[in-house]
Amino acid sequence: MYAFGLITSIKSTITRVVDKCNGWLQSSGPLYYKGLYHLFYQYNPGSVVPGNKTWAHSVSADLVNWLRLESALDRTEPYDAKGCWSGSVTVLADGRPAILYTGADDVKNQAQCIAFPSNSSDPYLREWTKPSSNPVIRPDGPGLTPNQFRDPTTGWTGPDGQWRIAVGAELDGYSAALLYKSEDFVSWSRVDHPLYSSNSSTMWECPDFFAALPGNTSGLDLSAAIPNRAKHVLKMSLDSCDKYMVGVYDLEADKFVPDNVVDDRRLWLRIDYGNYYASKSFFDAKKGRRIIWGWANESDSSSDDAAKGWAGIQALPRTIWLDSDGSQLLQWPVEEVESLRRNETNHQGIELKKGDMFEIKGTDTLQADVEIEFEPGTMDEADAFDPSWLLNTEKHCREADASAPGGLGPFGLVVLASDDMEEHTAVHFRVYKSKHKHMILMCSDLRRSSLRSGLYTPAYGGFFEFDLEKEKKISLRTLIDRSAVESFGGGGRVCIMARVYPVALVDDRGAHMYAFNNGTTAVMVSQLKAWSMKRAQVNVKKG
Ligand code: DQQ
Repeated sequence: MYAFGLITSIKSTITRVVDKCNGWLQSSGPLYYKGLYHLFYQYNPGSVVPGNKTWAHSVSADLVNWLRLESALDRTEPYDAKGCWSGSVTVLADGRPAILYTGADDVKNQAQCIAFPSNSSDPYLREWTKPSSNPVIRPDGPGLTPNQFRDPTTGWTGPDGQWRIAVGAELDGYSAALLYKSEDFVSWSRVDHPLYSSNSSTMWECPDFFAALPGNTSGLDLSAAIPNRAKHVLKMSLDSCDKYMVGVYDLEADKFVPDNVVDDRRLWLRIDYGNYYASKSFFDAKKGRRIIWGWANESDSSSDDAAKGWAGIQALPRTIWLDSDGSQLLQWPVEEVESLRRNETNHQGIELKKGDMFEIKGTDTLQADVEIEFEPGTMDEADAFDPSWLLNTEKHCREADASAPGGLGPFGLVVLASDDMEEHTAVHFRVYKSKHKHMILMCSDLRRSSLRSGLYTPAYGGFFEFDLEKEKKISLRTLIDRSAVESFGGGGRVCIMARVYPVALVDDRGAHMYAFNNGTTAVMVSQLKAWSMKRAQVNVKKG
């Protein structure tokens, strides 16, 4: 029964950092340094469940193949006795990287701590030293709660040349990204106002703050000169998901000002609508892009995790940028992932009438990359959009099921399907007419993903606004990596990471994959490409 976990750990993965023996792979400090990508991540060496966290460390030259190094930070001091929690890495003006992380003491009170590489000319950054000045920021000052004060962002410099960071916190009972300033990155003082705060929740974890130019896929380094047209993005982790706001950074007031203040946090924009949390982004100086990395936990039981001996994976690293009107982020798997593609299958002009299923053959269905474009014949039959659905998209995906015909949709992909369809995961769209454009619902429905019991199998969903009259086509890219099904809809407007455990993974017998339409209106698959994906080298240990 548990064999699939072991198989997953041995045979997965496209390009994920997983560890066969332990768990909890929340990304902490991603970084590009001296020709190598570094991923530091929350890691419990003794158990598959969250516990005594350390900073594990893997490096890669290409974001695909990974070498595991010795841990970067262990629990060695009273201030991190209960764990070296999340944080980030900043490259200082002299070129030296510095880690800022949250130390949790024996009663889990939190403080921000610093570490430097023992030898910063080593591109592997193998050894880190914690100076005696630690902790460098304590939860002092009005309004703070000592056990709700964590996850410092990457630093940036302001017009006065001083360093700034934001720290996730509860401030006077509400959530905040606190702002701290420093001349030297070691002595910090709290600015008398937060970078941003909101009374619609009580605590933000893992804040992330960056600049982006609308419509430009290149990334920006927050410490460099930021062009006038740039917008800023504040991401925060709460309610088991990663949400964000787009706005401007008012340099004079030293504050983030969102373009729209939305009181109801159910309506905040989301990085991903599935199993994706505590993401961190970084500026990749090698390719001039911004990359975001999130953590996908298991959705089987903790006893399953104990039996398989590991838990938690990284989602694929994604390039992230702002759409041209600056209203939302777009994401796409980093181009390096495509180096694993082989055996391309290519189809054009497949008409899918109501009830049609087109089987995609010739691809390793357990480890695949599929890109597909759907072109509706007409948009006349699209049903009307009801804005109240935005409050609970999972509920709407349960009701607007893949088997429930609508005017335009559901159409999409069925993956990891057994011969008799008793097990399958459906990733699909439904098109609604709204006031100006169309509202597109994308669902990743796990409810029939496995015959096993005890799994968390929701129907994830998110909406995006789309000018279908102009664009004509809706695209879907889904990467299947055994227990991971990661989907990008509308060119990366809605992303859904999902974890599934079909029985097919246990005996490795393969599964079926189909394009389908179950809506009244016929849709044309104008383009369908599928590839089997090679295994990347992961967790190779460097001696
Ligand atoms: N988990 C970390 C914290 C972070 C939370 C500890 C997010 O630093 O706030 O591993 O999952």
